Amino acid sequence: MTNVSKKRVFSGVQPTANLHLGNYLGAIRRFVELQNEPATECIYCVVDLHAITVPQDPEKLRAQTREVAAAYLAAGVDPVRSVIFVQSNVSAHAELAWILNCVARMGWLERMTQFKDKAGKNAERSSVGLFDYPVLMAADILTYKATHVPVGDDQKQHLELSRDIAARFNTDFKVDGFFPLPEPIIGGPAARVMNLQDGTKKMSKSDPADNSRINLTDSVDVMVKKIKKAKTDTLPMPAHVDELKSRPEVDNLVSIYAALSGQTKEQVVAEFVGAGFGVFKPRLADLAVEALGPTMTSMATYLADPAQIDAILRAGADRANAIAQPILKDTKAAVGFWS
Ligand code: AQP
Repeated sequence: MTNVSKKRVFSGVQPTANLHLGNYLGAIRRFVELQNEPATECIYCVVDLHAITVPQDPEKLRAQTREVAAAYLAAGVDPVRSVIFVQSNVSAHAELAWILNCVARMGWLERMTQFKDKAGKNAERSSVGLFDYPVLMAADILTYKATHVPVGDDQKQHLELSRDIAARFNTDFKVDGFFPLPEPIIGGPAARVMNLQDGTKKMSKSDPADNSRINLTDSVDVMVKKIKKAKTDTLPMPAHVDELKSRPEVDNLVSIYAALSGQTKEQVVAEFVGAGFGVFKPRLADLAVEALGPTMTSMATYLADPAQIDAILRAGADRANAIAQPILKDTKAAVGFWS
């Protein structure tokens, strides 16, 4: 049986359009921090199988796949120390997802709030894949027996489901400890970056309003303009973080400032107490340029050389397959498949 002795991290980002600051702060930046921890093996995927749970234009999907890979590389994910690859290049994800579909229960999936949010009133017209998305996510993680999963706060419920599926598999097939129960890595001031125009909604790729988010492909000038146009109110910055609870847009900007400067929200509030947004927003814009500018520039450089990205993704798929295949083989043996 295959064993994982050290910390093994797995995560992914969908190659859907408009990769944004939330994806960066909630996930991608974490990927780099974890890669730099000792005794930690990191596997980062561009999850294109997830992307097709809603309709995609094939040419755009291909381009966006490279865009996510470029974001990983530009943010500092090292393709030698970490494995970077595309999900559909490793068939074990889809194979394990089928097995886990037969372990997961309908009732578990029916409780998933993301499906309800994404399907809205059109659940009957949604793809079966959209409903089944969390099982594929469990398969992504368990294909590598990953022990830790860095994600934004919106994925917390899916991670809990992955743990339930892993535990149920271990029990049903009497293979105690076969799949580790993956630990979520969620937290910090930017676990849920909110929409710049409506602080009650999360920053999202699919929001039709471009000024609701900072895209990683925005120019520095556009980013600065979006920060300056971000919705706020007429009050000055508060004296205490508790006062941010009733001011979601301000809370969001303070959270972004905290995440980009490596401070707590309390420290940011203390620094700006009583200041107006005419003071705070330019400081936030300067900080964003300093913290994100190099990544945005580097992303554009990677995107100008698609052959280099493709070579990295191909090599990554070989490495991912080498880890996944023995685990899939053991899984099939536990299920009782003939070989
Ligand atoms: N607003 C956010 N704040 C913090 N983290 C976020 N993530 C997404 N939005 C935020 C995290 O980014 C990672 C990749 O997300 P994804 O591409 O797999 O899917 P998503 O969560 O569906 O992304 P979006 O932007 O919200 O897209 P749509 O509009 O399609 O719903 C994940 O770790 C996620 O938690």
